[in-house]
Amino acid sequence: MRKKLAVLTAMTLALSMSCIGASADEDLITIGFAQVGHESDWRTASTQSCQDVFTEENGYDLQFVDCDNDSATQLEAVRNFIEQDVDYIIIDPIVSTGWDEVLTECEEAGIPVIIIDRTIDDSDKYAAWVGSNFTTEGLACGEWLKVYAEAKGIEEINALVIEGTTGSSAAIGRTEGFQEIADREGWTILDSQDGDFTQTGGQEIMESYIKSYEGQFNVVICQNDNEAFGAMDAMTAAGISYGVDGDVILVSFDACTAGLEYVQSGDINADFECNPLAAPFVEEVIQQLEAGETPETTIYMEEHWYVNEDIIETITVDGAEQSMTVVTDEIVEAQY
Ligand code: GZL
Repeated sequence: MRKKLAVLTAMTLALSMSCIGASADEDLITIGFAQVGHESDWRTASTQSCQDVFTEENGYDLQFVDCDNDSATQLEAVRNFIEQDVDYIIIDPIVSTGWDEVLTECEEAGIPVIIIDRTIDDSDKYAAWVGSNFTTEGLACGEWLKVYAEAKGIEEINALVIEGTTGSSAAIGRTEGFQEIADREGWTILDSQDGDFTQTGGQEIMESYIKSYEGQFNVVICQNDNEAFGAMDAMTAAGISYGVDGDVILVSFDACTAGLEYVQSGDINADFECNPLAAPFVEEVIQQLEAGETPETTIYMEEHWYVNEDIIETITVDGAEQSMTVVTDEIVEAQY
């Protein structure tokens, strides 16, 4: 091949190179990835995980679309992937409904779909789902708070919840899990509103809560770290203390690096991890499909429950004993 190229004219060489390029491209597995958006540190890590794994060097051509938290944009992105006749489609569904029609179109086009992170409730037309159990995360939060309040001699829980994006399975699961424990323990949830998983959303909701409930609440549950950062700003501005040495217990989800730094400093009492690094598990599914094998349809990722103080070593969630992990420098260093 190299000898043949030496005698070609520049134009023919250019044409040949483009053909070689095309044939090399044809060897790549093309993947269309319709990502929720760019709303949080967690989302950034999730996107990076896919971009790190599905590289040309690894044999992939990743077509990435940031759907900016807009469901219509996400459905359009998936339909465009069908038009492009990609080999696989990865979707992190912004909301859990409205999917069966487009997933039927993917099935009819013979394009396997892999769902990551959030779940889809109205269709099972996909090869596999890789993610977390959000209800378990909410239950763990409630079970930890029960034991923590007892250890601190706190008899009454009056909580405010800053939820994630309405309709997302992450918000639905975390809300349901925590609510189950709150109902069992007779806690009061003063309010529960959508902060859209953003720092701005967390701050705005917390500012509104302070106007309505100042002096009435002793727990704030934020359904992701970026909301917690916003809530911290709002409480600090209002002179409300929070965290291990504060008047308000502050709890978060995701456990991104910045979230764990605030746990380590005592600003956040506990942070319930949601693992964003799904891409290696997705690649395994794709390789199995390439080999004609049938992958597991449900793949849960490992997660940890992080705290500042070592007063509670384990909690029982759904009958299973689970460890609480005190945040150390090494843990922060290694986090996503
Ligand atoms: C949860 C994920 C959520 C994170 C947020 O798996 O979908 O969306 O908790 C992110 O940080 O915005």
